[in-house]
Amino acid sequence: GVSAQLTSARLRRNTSVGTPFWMAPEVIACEQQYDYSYDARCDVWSLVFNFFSDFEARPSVTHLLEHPFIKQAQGKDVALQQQLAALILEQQEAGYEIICCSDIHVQISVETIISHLQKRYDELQVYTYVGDILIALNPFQNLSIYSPQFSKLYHGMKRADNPPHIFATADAAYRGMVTFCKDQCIIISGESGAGKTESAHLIVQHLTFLGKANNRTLREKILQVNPLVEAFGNACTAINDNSSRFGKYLEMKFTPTGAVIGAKISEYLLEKSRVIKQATGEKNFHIFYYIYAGLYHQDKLKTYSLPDRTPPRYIDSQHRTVMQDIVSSKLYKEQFDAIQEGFRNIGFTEEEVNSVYRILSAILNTGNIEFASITTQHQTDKSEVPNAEALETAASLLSIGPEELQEALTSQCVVTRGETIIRTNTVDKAADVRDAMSKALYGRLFSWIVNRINSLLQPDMNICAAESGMNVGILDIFGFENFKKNSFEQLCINIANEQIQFYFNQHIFALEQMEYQSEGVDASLVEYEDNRPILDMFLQKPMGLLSLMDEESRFPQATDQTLVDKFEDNLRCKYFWIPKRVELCFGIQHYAGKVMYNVNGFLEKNRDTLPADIVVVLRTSENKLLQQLFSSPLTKTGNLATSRARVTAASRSLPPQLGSGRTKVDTMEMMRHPEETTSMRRQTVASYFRYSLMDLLSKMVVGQPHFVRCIKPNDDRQALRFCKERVMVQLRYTGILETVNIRRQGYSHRITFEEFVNRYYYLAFRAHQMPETSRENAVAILQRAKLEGWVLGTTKVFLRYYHVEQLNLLLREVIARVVIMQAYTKGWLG
Ligand code: AD9
Ligand code: MG
Repeated sequence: GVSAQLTSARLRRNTSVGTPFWMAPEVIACEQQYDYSYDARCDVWSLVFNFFSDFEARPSVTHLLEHPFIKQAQGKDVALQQQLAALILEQQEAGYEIICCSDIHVQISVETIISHLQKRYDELQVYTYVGDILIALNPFQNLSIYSPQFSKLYHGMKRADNPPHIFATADAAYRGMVTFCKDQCIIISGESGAGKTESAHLIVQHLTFLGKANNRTLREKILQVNPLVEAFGNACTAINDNSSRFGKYLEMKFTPTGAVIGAKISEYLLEKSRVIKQATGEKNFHIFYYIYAGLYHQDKLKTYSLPDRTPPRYIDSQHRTVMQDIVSSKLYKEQFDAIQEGFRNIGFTEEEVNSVYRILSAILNTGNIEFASITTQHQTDKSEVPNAEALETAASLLSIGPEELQEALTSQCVVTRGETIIRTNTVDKAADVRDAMSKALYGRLFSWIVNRINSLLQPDMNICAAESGMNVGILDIFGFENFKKNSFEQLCINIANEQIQFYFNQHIFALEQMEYQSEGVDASLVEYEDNRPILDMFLQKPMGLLSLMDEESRFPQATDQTLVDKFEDNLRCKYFWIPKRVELCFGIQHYAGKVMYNVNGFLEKNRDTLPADIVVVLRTSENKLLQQLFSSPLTKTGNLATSRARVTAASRSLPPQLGSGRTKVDTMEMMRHPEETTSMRRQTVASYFRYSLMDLLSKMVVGQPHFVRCIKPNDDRQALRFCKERVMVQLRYTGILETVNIRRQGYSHRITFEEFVNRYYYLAFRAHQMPETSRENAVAILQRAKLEGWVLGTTKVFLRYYHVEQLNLLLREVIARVVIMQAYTKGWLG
């Protein structure tokens, strides 16, 4: 009967010691209490969760010794490791279930993390926790772990109950919101193509499942928001076929009881320049191709006057595509159908959708307008439109007069000293105006669609007053980019990523620091790669890179060369340099790597000027949507107007997790350069960019954050290919390793006096003594264990990882005796 009893005892392995050991249920009961749930923020229990499933067959001792977990164990003492391995086998044979508790992080090294990630990846286990952070490796293939069954599996479970999963993160956010009545935000980061957007979809999927919209249509609407917006804001790049070209913050709104009632998207920095030009091998926004395939199928290319002989210049500037390939693409057609369905479901009217298609077609036709120079007796820099077809079609689609359009493109009104004079445009200038118009049309159309979605998905006030609702925000921005040639767009994208990284650091490390401080313990030990200096270099006023660029943009005579000179003269920072033999370039050492930027066109892109003449003529349109797009001058999106108030409010109220009253890190610190919010004049892309970054952060800081770190296992988008070096680099720069190391270098364990005494009192007291859980008794235990170098905070003992290893070793010896005692008293051992 002995073994039967033992089997049912279901012993549990405790990894706290760095060596697994087993305890009888009685002890487990206490142990669970000490499973100091994620105080050990770096616990990586999941890595060893299925310890034995790491082996194909029943392992031998030699096998076990190869296991990274064992290799790290017992202070790397091989003899001890052999004993340990033998013990493990023995226990397993006895039928003990191997369950892992927290805290194994004390032995984690880069190699262990990488090799575990690799091993898991090979088995298609793409998710792993490192502390609170979810690491998501891009599988580059469809996995069958996202069905509603899986949503059910993860619903309301403790994190340790199931293998790591993106649903668990969504679930935790949802539970945090409902339990603590606090807004939550899930911050997804990672480089381009790492899987952020897919992750965001999956989170929305699980949240709609949890939010049990009793009204099915609302759920469907919410699920269609992302694909709809992404058709307009995503495009094929050299790195990712579905690359986000804008930042997106999707807030899902819930009632206090957790029923989903609506959603709201904020969009940031759409890469408008893509409308008029794409780098080699890249494409325009998806929607342009979708409408071709979809409308061709409905035989409506003519209805919308889409050029049907050759692909318009904007979607095929290098004449590499044939029309037939676009219109006959099955994928594009399916996507078009989905978009139409999405529009309809969410509640766009047919008229609105028609207007959207007309404007898209107008943009493509506009792109086909060409100019030729004409020379008259008086003027030489004059341009005309030799072939009126594209112009007329564009004008007709926009419901404006073709003459007026031509006027606005080829000339400009200038008011000097009260006198209005007409200046003619050169061919190049006219082409610039044309492209500026296309960009403005697309940018405003995009914002309009987003705002329209927001108004259609606004919570119904009858169900829930807006104030009492809560939300989970999901941030999915464009990832860090480093192409062969990088321009202004990459600069903006990468600065945004720097800012997100900064926010992450603040959370993970600054909070750590705060705990030290609040306990009165010297905090100098916490070290991490602080990207603040580089962020300052970009955002500082008046000498930061963006300010310098704005200043230069104001000089009409400025050139790309003068801009580089200005940077060179003013930027003194080791993260910035001008390479010797490369023209018009500068280099930046970003947190995620070195990027070389080519300033060609920087100033023009930054100015992003839209001549008043164009606005005037577009306002004459009879198309209602167009009138709307150009009615108010340059207010981007409705939500920006309110955000200044929000930023101020955010700075007043500390985010919940910082709000303990004794914190020193200011919210405003989290959002570098908050003064930006005061300049709402949208003069340049850079200043608008700065402004919207702050707007975004102001939204994020009020929520309890959850981090998802997407990792790209290889650059070839291949399933099951794990490139160690690439993963290593990403783990490094995202600070994942630091989050692990931070607790190893510093006082990795902070245990309240109470917990500490309860946990270790065996070491200094007799089992039946039940000592008072006081500071004095904690000290008594530490002294009895002959440890040195620990620190006492005001409420906690601060220990280094090896202290804990030592304590647990001692405890193991003591408990081994206790367990045997218990076994005897229970008669297990005869
Ligand atoms: V970018 O910064 O917007 O350029 P993302 O958003 O990080 O980038 P995305 O989510 O678009 O990357 O993922 C790129 C591709 O990886 C997807 O198109 C999928 O083909 C693939 N992917 C990513 N995650 C998953 C997944 N969980 N399951 C299957 C995935 N495929
Ligand atoms: Mg994306």
